[in-house]
Amino acid sequence: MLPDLTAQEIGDLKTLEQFIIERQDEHAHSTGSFSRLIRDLSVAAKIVNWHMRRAGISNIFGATGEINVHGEVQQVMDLRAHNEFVRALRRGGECCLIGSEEHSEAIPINTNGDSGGDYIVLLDPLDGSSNIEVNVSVGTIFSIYRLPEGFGTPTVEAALQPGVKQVGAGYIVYGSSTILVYTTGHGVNGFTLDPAIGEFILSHPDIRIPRTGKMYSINEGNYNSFEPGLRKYIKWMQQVDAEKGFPLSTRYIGSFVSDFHRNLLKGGLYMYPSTKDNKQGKLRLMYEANPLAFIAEQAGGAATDGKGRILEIQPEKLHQRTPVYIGSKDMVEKAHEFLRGD
Ligand code: P6P
Repeated sequence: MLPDLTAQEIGDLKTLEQFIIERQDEHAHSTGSFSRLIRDLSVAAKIVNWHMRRAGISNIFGATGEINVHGEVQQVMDLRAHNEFVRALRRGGECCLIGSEEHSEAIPINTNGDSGGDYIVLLDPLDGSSNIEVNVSVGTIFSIYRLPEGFGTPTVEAALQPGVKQVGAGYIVYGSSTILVYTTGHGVNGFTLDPAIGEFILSHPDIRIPRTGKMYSINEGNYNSFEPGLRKYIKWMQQVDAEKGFPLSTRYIGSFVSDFHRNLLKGGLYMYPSTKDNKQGKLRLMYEANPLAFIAEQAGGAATDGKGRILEIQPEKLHQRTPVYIGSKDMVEKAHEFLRGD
């Protein structure tokens, strides 16, 4: 049994709020509004976590019977998570526009003529939600932009900025513990929710992703529809050569956030490539690929669409998709070699 923390050690713990205030000075002209936005997101995360931990009891498993904008079955928890984040952002007053996987159109906030907040938030409220009823980890992903100067009443066009313009990005993994990881462009830090005190506690300071790893994540069921270079890369990772550390291991959870989080900490590569049915892959640029690409690059990793940086893609639609190769830099670069046919 590990000894519990002493009162002194508990007293030395740093909460997310303390961390945010300490780091506020990293942003020129910081007024505190961005800090309050991160706090608002963390409040919603705590509430969604509460729902998640009792999903089986409060009968919120399963589908709503609706189909979302992507033609996918919407889970009860998808909608509940969406509503909690919209409620927290609306109440917080720092956000002027929300784009969500669960809503076909962008959602203006403070529509009563107020100037509204300065920030745009793009959300995947609950990624991998079909895993919920089998008790496999899922997550929330968020991306933050500033409303462009002089834009006027926020519309979806204000959100269609390339990933390099993000001022913040993060995710919450509802797993064996609930962890919030985010970046504002000054490194990546992770916070574990302590349910006893209801606070996110700094548990993973200054996360750096290993240059390479022993694991790769891809749905190999689609193997026959992958392009030839990718099929060769997968066979290369499966070669038997113990001295060189092969074969690598496949880990595919069915929840992008969870696979990404493991690869971020241990090293590894997640791929959702184009396939015969989905030429642009399955993952959405604005609220899945871009935020995790920002985090990957801030942690020393890489994120591409198989050719160029995800963060440099100029978006055209709120829900557009992109192929994704994300994780340890050397593994992304090796994938590119095979895709180019080097
Ligand atoms: P497939 C969940 O629906 C998701 O968007 C990612 O979280 C996950 O990695 C992927 O799709 C799973 O998709 O086609 O392999 O079942």
